[in-house]
Amino acid sequence: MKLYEFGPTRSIRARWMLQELGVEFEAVTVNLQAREHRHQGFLQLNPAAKVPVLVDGDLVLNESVAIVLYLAEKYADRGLVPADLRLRADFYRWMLFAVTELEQPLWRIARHTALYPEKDRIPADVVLAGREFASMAAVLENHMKGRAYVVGDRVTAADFVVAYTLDWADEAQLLGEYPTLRSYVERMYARPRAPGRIGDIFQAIRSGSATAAAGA
Ligand SMILES: N[C@@H](CCC(=O)N[C@@H](CS)C(=O)NCC(=O)O)C(=O)O
Repeated sequence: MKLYEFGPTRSIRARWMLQELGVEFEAVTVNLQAREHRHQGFLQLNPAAKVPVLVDGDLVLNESVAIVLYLAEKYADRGLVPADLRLRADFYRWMLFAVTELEQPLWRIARHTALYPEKDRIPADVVLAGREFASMAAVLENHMKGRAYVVGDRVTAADFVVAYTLDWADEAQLLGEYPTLRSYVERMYARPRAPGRIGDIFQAIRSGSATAAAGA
């Protein structure tokens, strides 16, 4: 299997899943800063020009959560996708909550503070997105009180998606009011096979450490 990735990005979700499964994979760095995602070879894998992409035999799959779900089901015997239908419903619910309710405002904030050219940034949307994130984070904070994991009483792939998304929020300094979520993120990233945290990977890129920059 090959994972096309770039350290401090949603690639972390796919890498986290592969590492927890203990599956051998070849990591291929697509340096977004060097615009390698716009190279013809990569566009053939993902015309959307985005990482991550997983190649497994003749399967070429993009979308970080689709990759996580594919791997969870391919290695269902490892128990990272709940076998029980009701727990699995909850598993899908929180994965989708992470990408639609938490990530979506974080993405808007990233675009309007750093990614769009300055002339296109809308500061008012940063304020709105911050508010929307806060109300959804409060829902998850309540859900996580007294729980170790997002679904049921054991770790699932949903935890990797949620914890990565909350680490992104932490980078954006939006987790201050959510002590339960902060300690959950700490616990998840303390797992022996967890990837690096976004802040550490950015730091490694700045200091030129290739392994850490890949999130390994
Ligand atoms: N929904 C996609 C989003 C992928 C995505 O936006 N990846 C970013 C890095 S986090 C990227 O490759 N951006 C390059 C670009 O948009 O030019 C997923 O979850 O995989």
